[in-house]
Amino acid sequence: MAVLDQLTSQQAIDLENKYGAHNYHPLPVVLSRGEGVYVWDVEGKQYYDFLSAYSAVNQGHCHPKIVGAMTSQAQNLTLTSRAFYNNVLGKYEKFACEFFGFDKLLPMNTGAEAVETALKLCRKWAYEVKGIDENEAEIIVCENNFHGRTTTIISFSNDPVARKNFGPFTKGFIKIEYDNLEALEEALKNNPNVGGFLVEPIQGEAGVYVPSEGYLTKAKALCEKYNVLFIADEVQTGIARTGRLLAVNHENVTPDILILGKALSGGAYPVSAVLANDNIMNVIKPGNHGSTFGGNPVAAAVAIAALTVVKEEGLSDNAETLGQLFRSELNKFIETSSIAKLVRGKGLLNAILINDEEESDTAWNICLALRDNGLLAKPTHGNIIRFAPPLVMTEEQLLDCVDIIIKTLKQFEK
Ligand code: IF1
Repeated sequence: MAVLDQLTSQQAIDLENKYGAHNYHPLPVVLSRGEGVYVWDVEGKQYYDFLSAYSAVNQGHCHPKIVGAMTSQAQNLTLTSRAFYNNVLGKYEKFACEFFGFDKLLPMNTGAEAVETALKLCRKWAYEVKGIDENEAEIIVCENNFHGRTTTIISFSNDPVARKNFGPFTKGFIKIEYDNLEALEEALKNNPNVGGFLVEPIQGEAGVYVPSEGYLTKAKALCEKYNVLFIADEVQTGIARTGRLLAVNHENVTPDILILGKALSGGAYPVSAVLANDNIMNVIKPGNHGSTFGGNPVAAAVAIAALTVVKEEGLSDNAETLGQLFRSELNKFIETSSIAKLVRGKGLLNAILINDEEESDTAWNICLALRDNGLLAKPTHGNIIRFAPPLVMTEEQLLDCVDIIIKTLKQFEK
């Protein structure tokens, strides 16, 4: 078989099973093309994409403006490393700082790299500005968090599958219950060496847990009271996904450190970033941190285009409107359903709780049936299915998807 021969789905799956590490268990569908809200498998079957590559493809698959920016830049200059300047990075940094309202941006590539960067920035600020004794800084995180897969990040995860046999782990993290302000205040009061509080404004992988109204505002106020940095991981919830540019905008909270990734590039290229004001970001000096690809010209050009699309196409408002319609339609069904217990989320980041045990394979089987009915989604747990389509979806397409979802769920009514 020549490398570029057209494969059948089964051939593609067999190749991955034989030659690829088994670090994922994908839904058995082999995609070969994407455009807007649609993807096609190698046999030509069309699907609605209701995962959006975990909220990286908010602007829709292969958005012409983003792909155009990528191909145009790629024909001029792809990578210089930061040993030299390039003519795109500064424009992107200015554009993004003004877009999100911060003084400075540190460019990285993946979400986990940006989270690691934020942790290092917070620690350095804790020692050099707050005055905590070196190597004593603590960062508060939440139970059931998901911030990536590096050894330090899984050090503060409580997911046994993500942690087992990857120790020893990094010290300096205090875990508290999510959406619990008393727990946060206790941790802040009893630990003078806390430098930061790292939080997802909505816990995505945990099952799209939306915190109580006012949680983010009060958490930020507690951080200010104890001179601790509020670090928002908006890798999944950012870039218009929840019906605002950032999920923290639902409460008018400005984080001290903002972490972005995924849809910062519209899914076209790995682009992530950490934003902060000068009083924090200026602790970073030459040689403290970096990455070969961080801030490369293609990433910079792609991110400018991806953010421009968000604004020009009104994706936040569309996500807000269609999200309300999605939850309203599903709630009507849930009233009389024996298989769906609830729907929750903000904007177009939603999840349905299935009436079965977390360890069951019901959600998986429902996703297989959704696939057969032309819609792709994936469970976050045995009984929770996340629904996150591209934000460019129309009302007509959304209602078509609601019909598919309800028709499929009815197949599993008890
Ligand atoms: C996988 C889901 C998981 C993230 C938040 C940082 C990162 C992520 C809030 C790291 C990444 C991805 C990773 C991917 C599946 C997906 C995911 F929540 F989005 F569904 F795993 F929990 N902060 N989330 O959600 O960004 O390094 O991946 O660019 O690892 O299986 P990354």
